[in-house]
Amino acid sequence: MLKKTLSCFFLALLMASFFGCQGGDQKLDEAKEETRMDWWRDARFGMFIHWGLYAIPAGEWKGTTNHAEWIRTTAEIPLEEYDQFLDDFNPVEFDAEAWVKMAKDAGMKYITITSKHHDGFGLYDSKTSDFDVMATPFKRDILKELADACEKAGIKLCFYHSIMDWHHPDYLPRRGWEKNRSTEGAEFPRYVDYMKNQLKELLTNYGEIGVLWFDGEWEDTWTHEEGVELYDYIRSLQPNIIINNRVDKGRQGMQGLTAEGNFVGDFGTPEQEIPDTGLPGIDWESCMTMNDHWGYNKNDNNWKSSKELIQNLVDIASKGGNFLLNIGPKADGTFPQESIERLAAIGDWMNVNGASIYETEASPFEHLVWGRVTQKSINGGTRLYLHVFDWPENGELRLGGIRNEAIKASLLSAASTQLTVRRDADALVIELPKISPNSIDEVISLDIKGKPEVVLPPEIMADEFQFSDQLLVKLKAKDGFDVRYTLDGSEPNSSSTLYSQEGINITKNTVLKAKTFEGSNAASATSSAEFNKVSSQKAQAVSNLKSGINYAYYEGDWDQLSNFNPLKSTKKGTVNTFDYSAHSRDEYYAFSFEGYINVPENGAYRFYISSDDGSQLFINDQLVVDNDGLHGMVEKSGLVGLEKGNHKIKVTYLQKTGGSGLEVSWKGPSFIKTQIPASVLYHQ
Ligand code: FHN
Repeated sequence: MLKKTLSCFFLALLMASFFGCQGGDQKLDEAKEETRMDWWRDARFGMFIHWGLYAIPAGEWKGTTNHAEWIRTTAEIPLEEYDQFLDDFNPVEFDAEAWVKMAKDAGMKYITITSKHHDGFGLYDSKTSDFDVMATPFKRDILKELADACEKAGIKLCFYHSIMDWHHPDYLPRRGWEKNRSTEGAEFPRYVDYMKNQLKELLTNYGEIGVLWFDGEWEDTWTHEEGVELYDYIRSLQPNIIINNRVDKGRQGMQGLTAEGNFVGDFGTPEQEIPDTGLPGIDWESCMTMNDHWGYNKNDNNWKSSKELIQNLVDIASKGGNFLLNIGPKADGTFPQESIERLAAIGDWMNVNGASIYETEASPFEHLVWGRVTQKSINGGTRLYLHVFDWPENGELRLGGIRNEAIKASLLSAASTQLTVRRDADALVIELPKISPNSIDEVISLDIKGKPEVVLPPEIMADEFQFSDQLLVKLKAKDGFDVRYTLDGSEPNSSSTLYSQEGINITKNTVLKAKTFEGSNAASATSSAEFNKVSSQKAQAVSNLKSGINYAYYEGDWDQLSNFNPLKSTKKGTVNTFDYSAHSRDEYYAFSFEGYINVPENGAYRFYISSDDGSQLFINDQLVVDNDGLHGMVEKSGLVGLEKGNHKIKVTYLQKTGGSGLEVSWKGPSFIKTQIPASVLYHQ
């Protein structure tokens, strides 16, 4: 990768001198862009570290235990009380070289640590703030020690820096519950200058920084214009630095990719999730916790297994992304033992299989039932790394839809163990040992001639995979190829039904399998989908219905919806649709909407709720959509079969702190997804 890029770079330089600066600059920038991102794309795997004063309470506050790095806000700790943690921050066990060694031994190529999280506390010696590590008994520049250790170990150091700052007097807005913390004299532009001065310290005094990982960009005081200006400012300090998309306003919620438009940021930032498919031409990095918290929470024992973490790494690499795996160190400066054990297990796997992750590119295949694929160009051909999660019982690994000739295959863990590869119709079939040497992921190295030539299996297109009466399914194949299919779950062959463009009408539970053919020869792997018929719930026998739905409004502090139902409502009324504007305050409230919805025809209906914070939707007292909990605007949906007529509908909604929002939509047999209109909502 690097060789290719450097030749582009010199070509661009030549062009720049020939065409003059405008075209040349543009070309030069593109070449620079390739070179700048190369190390990061090749690295694939990094360590995230969330560490600060919040490690001291370790998630616990006055009897509640579900806090972490947000504790100042989620536990509503007044500033003066939170600042007292300064006196207790003394991580005497902190050993930068030990941290870096654990990251390196785990196969991580970079470390991204919180220089400042939302609480405003700096983990370094800042000359522009007295709310930093030098104001604690520890009085050591943690980031400087980490920078030296990273430099020594050849690990890239990166900084996470929060735009949102709950400590600085000029940052706005204040937290909703901070009623007594005046905003008088606060000037947000002065806060931006302060933040830029801190960033200048971080990008001047700690050597070459690999990535600036911004966060906390979502509040209205931070604008796109400021994001663009900050991006340019950071690049002016370190031209080769990489900056994530949360510097600007284009990041789309937790799925983290950048919206269409002129937003800046070098890579997308999915959080606690992995995109469903690869994203050609898009750089992205999924960040995830090992348990359920970023900052240390001593009561959180919901640790992901090493198997899940390794398979997440492989899944992400197979889609062309990077994996940023989080550690929340304890107040004494050590990693939790559970984190140490998982890092070691990942390192054991990476020691053997790292070549199948580093410098690889996304899989040329779509969904594989047995695992994932990554790939790397080798002299004159391609090395495919077949990551086998589920070892085939018959000892044959089938790689369907590939037209290339195989050169050789072996276990990556035992390169001398040549494996037999044969052609079987559209597939290359590799003979495997009876037992997998590694039940988490055993990697097969398969060399093929040339670049991969893959015929993808037919796409199965259906509006839903559940229906109440009938369903039209369409199939789509690579141009010029036939598609043959079966409806009984058997493998399609050259005599199976030829697909025609009218589609396939499904009227009962069905397992559909489809394959692409070139004449009588199978050309692709098989795609498969299951369709289930759902019974339709009977309409309610109700009369004297009036337009609108009833609502009940509650005030209180809940983390989940189930806690407020038995309470006495603060007020009640009737609204036309799921309108929560009757709330008397911006935070700490909930609603319950109840009434009837008129369903126009028999069929399967999908209901959607998008909400910040939690929400649930019930039809005829049955939970259809569960979107509960504390979160940003997240959409969930559920499907139910309904007969024509009136059905009970209930929506509950919870707003704790920060942003709020509630949108309730539906989709039916004869209409596309749309917000539920007032015209179909009634109450008795
Ligand atoms: O609010 C932060 C949170 O504390 C954590 O830092 C994550 C990690 O990316 N980012 C924000 C939540 O989206």
